[in-house]
Amino acid sequence: MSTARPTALITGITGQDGLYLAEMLLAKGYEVHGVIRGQNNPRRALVETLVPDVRLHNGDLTDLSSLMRALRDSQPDEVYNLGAVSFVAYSWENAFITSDVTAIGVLNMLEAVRLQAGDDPSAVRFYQASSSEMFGKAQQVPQNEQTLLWPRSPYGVSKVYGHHMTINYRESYGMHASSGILFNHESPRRGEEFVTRKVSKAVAAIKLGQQHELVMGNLDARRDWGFAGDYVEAMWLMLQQPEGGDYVISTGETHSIEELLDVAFNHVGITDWSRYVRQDPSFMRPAEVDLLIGDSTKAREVLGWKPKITFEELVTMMVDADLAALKAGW
Ligand code: NDP
Ligand code: GDR
Repeated sequence: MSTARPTALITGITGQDGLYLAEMLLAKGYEVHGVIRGQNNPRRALVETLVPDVRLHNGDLTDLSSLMRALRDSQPDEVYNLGAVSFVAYSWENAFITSDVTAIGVLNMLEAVRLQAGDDPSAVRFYQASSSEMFGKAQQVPQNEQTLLWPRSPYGVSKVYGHHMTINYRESYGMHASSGILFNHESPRRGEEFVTRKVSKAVAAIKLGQQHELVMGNLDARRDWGFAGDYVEAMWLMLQQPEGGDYVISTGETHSIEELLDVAFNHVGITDWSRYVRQDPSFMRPAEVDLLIGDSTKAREVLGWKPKITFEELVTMMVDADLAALKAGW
């Protein structure tokens, strides 16, 4: 039996999930490589600080040859394709770029992995970061692996393409390719454009007297929110199975944006948040995803996975992290 360390290559290494996944894989003894784009990526320093043992390769999901070089130079056993234009609201304004990166980028990765794997198509295991946004105008409650996909944004449509292409490469070439249909997952590392972090940061700033108003979009939408640190474990578990597959990863609880505001403001002792929050049409989306709630029975039974952090723990963790950061002047 080989005693070599397992090796993983991650696209989207500078993102929320890329950082948690890299930390987890390093702790498991992996050699970890990451693809980073741009000639002077502003998030490179963050990666080098948080996960200094990760080896970085220049590459872009829209540039097939750069991905092939990253695979050749890293020789991975496992590839996690987390890179994407991931902000749903932005995807209407930049539908072409979103499609190029979030849809065709998956095809580029699959093709690069297939070529790298050579005669044994399952030699390099592949994870695709699919999304509950694929359910969009949800046709079933809760949503599982069999639920009809009805995406509501250019982002959602792109993720559906990546999901089906992953299945197609598994079925056509016998690749060990898995699609993780992950519901919203958050953390103190979440980008500030997403609603949980926007709220946690604003609530912390309001508490400290540094901000006086929070301008929001649709407060009625409901999401199934989990903790990113729990969700990267599910990604890894998928690639440890004998065969690739599709798995919904979710908590099975849904909460509205109003409930998010309740928990966050309550945590800092503000019970009536209505005097701080204003709605503005500019934050409304051309088509909304009203209700997401996942049924992750398959992941719980096959992978033995379940989330550890509750919604309340997640929101208070994020508010506390933002309070600490603002107090420290970050
Ligand atoms: P982030 O937005 O935090 O990270 C996105 C990553 O993609 C960044 O590292 C970014 O790099 C990279 N990227 C963007 N464009 C390109 C490109 N052209 N080539 C290579 N890399 C690129 O997302 P998350 O970490 O939250 O999510 C990870 C993945 O999981 C994404 O695919 C997302 O769509 C998907 N997903 C996320 C969920 C969530 O709730 N977080 C739920 C379901 C799916 P750069 O620094 O260069 O911009
Ligand atoms: P989402 O996350 O679109 O679900 O995609 P986001 O946090 O952006 O929005 C969640 C819900 O909150 C409503 N909302 C607002 N959203 C933002 N960003 N800003 C606001 O001011 C605001 N007010 C209300 C939105 O309308 C929406 O209903 C995330 C991303 O990480 C995707 O990449 C991922 O695939 C999915 O989660 C699962």
